[in-house]
Amino acid sequence: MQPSITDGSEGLHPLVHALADCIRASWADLPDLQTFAVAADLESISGLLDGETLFIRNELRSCRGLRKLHLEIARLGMGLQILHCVWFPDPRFDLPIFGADVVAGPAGISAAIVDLSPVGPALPQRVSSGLLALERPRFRQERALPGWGTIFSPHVCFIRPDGEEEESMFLDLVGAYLKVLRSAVQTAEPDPADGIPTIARFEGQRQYCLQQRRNDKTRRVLEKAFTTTWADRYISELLFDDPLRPS
Ligand code: BLA
Repeated sequence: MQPSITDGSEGLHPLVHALADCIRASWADLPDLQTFAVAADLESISGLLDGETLFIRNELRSCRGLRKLHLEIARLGMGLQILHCVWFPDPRFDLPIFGADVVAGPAGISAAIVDLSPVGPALPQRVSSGLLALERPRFRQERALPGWGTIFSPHVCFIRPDGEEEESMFLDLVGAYLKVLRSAVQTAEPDPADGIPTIARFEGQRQYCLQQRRNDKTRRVLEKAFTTTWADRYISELLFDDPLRPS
């Protein structure tokens, strides 16, 4: 099957579509925004899962303060749709990791998660006060974090949205988290590459990636559609690659 020649947004779940737009608008005015080169064979991918084609589309950027901004939309036939987004900081900057994942099936969204996750014992002060100032909506179906989810902050929101109103509340929450992060990025100044805070944040980011690579649910989808070797490479080189040691 040939990949679609359109922009690929037809038939996307409205929340997936709206979140992708919100994320792209959020990175648009970041300082020194650049396109991040990705191996051509990892940018647009298709595989077969249970007889249906799995399409993956990746968009990558970098900017001053963030080493990699990654938005991925994966679609399996008319069934499963996944929006995956992580903004990884440059360890020289005192910034958290932004992460969001939304999994939509034929019966609706089963998982929606967003967080600004610390790369040390706690979030930077201005980030946690920005998050505390938000009015956090009450969702009817909160989900329990898996065992590897110790990397998330106390502000993590992991839910199964109940209806369109909650989907729209989740979208607004993601927008608000990104606004808190963007204002931190805009004012952050780098520490020396060999400084203790930089090294500690580098180790913290490695720990985050290590834990995320333990998510069997992501791995299973990729292994079934491709191969174990390919899934390993995709997870460790594109989804959750370790940061380069600052120099
Ligand atoms: C869960 N992730 C899932 C699920 C699937 C995927 C199928 C199960 C849905 C459910 O429990 O309702 C699949 N996610 C993918 C795939 C990709 C992906 C294939 O991103 C990429 C190609 N996951 C992340 C990030 C976070 C995250 C950045 O990639 C959080 C910031 C979280 N996904 C996350 C969590 C679960 C999940 C916490 C639930 C895991 C569990 O309950 O065991």
